[in-house]
Amino acid sequence: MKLHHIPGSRSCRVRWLLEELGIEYELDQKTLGDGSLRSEAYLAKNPNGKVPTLEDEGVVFHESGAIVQYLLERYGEGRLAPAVGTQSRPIFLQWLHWAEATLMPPMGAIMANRFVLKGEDRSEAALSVGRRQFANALRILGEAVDGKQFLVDDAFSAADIMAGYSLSLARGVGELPEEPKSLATWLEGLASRPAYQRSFEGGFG
Ligand SMILES: N[C@@H](CCC(=O)N[C@@H](CS)C(=O)NCC(=O)O)C(=O)O
Repeated sequence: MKLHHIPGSRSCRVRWLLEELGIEYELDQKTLGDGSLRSEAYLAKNPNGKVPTLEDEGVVFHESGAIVQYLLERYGEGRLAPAVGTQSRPIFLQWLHWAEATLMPPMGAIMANRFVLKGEDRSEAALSVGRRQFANALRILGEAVDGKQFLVDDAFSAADIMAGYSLSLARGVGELPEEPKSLATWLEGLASRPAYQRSFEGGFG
């Protein structure tokens, strides 16, 4: 199995899960901005020119949430997700996908307008809208983990990995507000896991 990876990027979610599940993998580590994501060979694997991309058993595919769901189905053996058919399953899927579909877009706007876009294309207005929307998502997440160690059933799951990555990124670039405090407590618990630490080797960038 091969994971195409950039330190600090969304591919950390996949690496974190692989480490938690004890799956052996090869890492194809890339560097942001060096052109490797735009090579013809890489675009044939992922036409978006982004990471993560996973290669396993002859299949090549992308999207961190889809890769996480696949790894659980193929290798999870019931670990890190409530079973299909239980009441917790839809709640688990909700947070798993919320992390990329709702929490990340405002974070993406913040990153774009602070780092990614060229100076003249950056917008203070877009940055402040992104921060406002991100704060609203953080309020929702903060309520969900208030007084709890984990998002679903108070058991560590891949939903914590998906959303925990986004918060680590926010903290890494100084965008994690002090309130709600429940988020810092939750993130601290996640960051103490050895698999988390291995997956974030190399920091952000
Ligand atoms: N929705 C995709 C987003 C992937 C994505 O945006 N990856 C970023 C890193 S976090 C990337 O590869 N950016 C490089 C670029 O746009 O050049 C996923 O969750 O896998």
